[in-house]
Amino acid sequence: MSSEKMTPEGILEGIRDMSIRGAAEIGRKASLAVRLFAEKEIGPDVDAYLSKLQRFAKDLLSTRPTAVTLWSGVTFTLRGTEKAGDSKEVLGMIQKNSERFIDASLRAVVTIAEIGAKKVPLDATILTHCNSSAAVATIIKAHELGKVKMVYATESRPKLQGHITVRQLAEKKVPVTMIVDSAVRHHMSLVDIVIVGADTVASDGSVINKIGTSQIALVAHERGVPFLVCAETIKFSPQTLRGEPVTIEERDPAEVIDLKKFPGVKVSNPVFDVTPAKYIDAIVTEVGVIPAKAAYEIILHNLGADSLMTQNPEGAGR
Ligand code: RUB
Repeated sequence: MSSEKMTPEGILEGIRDMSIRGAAEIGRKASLAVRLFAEKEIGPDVDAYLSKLQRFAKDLLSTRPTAVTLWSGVTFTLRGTEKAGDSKEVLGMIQKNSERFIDASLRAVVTIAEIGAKKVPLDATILTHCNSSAAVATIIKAHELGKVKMVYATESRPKLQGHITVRQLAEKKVPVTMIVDSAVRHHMSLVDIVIVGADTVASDGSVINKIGTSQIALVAHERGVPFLVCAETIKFSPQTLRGEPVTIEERDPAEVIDLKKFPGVKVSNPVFDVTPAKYIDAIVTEVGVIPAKAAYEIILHNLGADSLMTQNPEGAGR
């Protein structure tokens, strides 16, 4: 990240304009942004300080609505601050929380890769979509174990995150072939396993990930190809347990076409979709491989009933 982005406002803008992207990275950087903001804005009046923090948290949460990691990062970082006696204590808590959150998130990806690689068969042809750090780490680990014959990576229109994936894999000498999104079904007969990431996992086990993921899952299902999701437990959404739907982010039409060149044309640009649990063979988390339907238990275990009731970062106030 460039140094001008290493300000709270720079990180916020980076998440909004997608120069910071991918659910895990969004969560980690949101946590860092809260910490940097807290360090910059500390003042003697603890109530005023907490109000400022809440406003910044709200602004951060408005940048990208789908990935629950954004909420997880912000909420975890502010956890407990409402009970602090003074501003210095608030700041100390935020610094400690942020360090713990970022460290746990990075360690989770390493563990997922170790576990996920075991699910990859020998001499495997893998298909992946978009750019997921957890999926890419798993594929690289499987490659290190000598298991990977070829990876098909989708281009991932309109933002072309597939370019990042193919570069990351090629750098590690993983054999990789880029395909356009619409070529997935054509290639599925060659594929042994699909490995993708997640932005959010709902309490019913459905997975919200880059637009097109659900089509890939359907095609994999049609061909009997296992469909594996790599997702840290911070991506499991407590809000869905309370019945709240996951907002699917709709982005600027200009990402798809130059509207000036297409007068009278409307563009729909949803950037995530929902893959139902029945099309998912397993979710690899840092606490193990689970059936998608076990999402409910993960959420309960992570949060406990009490935290479910106080999940709003605005609860950081007094
Ligand atoms: C990225 C995307 C990724 C998930 C998981 O979408 O859909 O598959 O975020 O990534 P965008 P990770 O580019 O719109 O953020 O495993 O790195 O958390």
